[in-house]
Amino acid sequence: MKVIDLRSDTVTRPTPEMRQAMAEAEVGDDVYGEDPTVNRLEAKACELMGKEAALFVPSGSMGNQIAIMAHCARGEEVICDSEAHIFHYEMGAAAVLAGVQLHLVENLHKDEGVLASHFREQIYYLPRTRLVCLENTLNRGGGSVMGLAQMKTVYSLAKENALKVHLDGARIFNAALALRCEVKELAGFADSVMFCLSKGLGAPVGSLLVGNREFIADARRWRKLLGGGMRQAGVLAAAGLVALRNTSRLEGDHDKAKVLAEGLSLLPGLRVDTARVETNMVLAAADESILTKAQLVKKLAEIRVLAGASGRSEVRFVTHSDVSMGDIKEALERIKQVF
Ligand code: TLP
Repeated sequence: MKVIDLRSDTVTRPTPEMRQAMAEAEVGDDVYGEDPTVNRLEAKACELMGKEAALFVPSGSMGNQIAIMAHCARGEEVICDSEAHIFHYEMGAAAVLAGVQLHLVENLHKDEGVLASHFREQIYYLPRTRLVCLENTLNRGGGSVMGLAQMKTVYSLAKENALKVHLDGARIFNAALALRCEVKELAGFADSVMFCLSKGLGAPVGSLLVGNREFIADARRWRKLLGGGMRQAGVLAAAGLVALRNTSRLEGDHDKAKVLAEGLSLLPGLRVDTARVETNMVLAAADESILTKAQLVKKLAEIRVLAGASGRSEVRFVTHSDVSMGDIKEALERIKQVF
């Protein structure tokens, strides 16, 4: 029985076109700034995001951490959503590496007024807040989208309070498709943006950090400090350039997620809120007294449908280009046998 892997869109393998571009990539030493393919990828990132400068980094986590290090000094504070990736899945790196404190705000992504109540008075013995970190789409929100109006509100409030804004845009192309806008419009409400090539876009490795020239010059130093200075990285950047050629095909992943969510919602014993499916993720939960999350993941693995324990009470399914609509229907058929 074929494995249908819905644990994450990170499992996507490079396409034949990417492999060819990788084999043929023109390369140089990127620590000297001499890799022409990396330079082309960074220029493309600037153009797409409407920013002055860009930096190719090995992973999304490193991109986020470099942004925090470049924006903040030790002991400063970063406001983020209580469901943020930087809080849940980056192993405390903001504290370990940047030496900052995360200040969690519930529903930062949806509640217009909530940010204002978290600003601190400027008294010397209080932590100094420096940065607001947004995430669009919000991973633990089940790939939920933060609207342009809400991004604008947060950005304006941050600016009124002299704060910087960083956007964890690991899946910014999914967000822009769902909002029917350009990624540039979303990036316009942030001083820096990290986005990933290695998720739904299908490249094997790599993320980009964009911002103004001064910020990226600083970020380049932090990347080297973290051991993220890569040499002939053009072989990776080449795949990234192919990935960025056609980002609108992510729409197909959103369609697959909708079909999966609707199918799952019809099964007795599974709870799925189909209205919450905005991009390529579906969260589903069984009645915990009958089947725990871990048991559900195990049961699915037995029928060779791989899902992930999302870190919340639900199981997470992520659609991507390596599963077809046919695979989704097949997965639903198999799951039906179990429920
Ligand atoms: N997310 C992974 C896991 O870490 C949960 C996944 O499978 O979804 N920001 C966001 C919003 C992310 O979802 C991820 C990866 C990252 C940053 C980190 O990217 P990488 O894995 O390249 O360090």
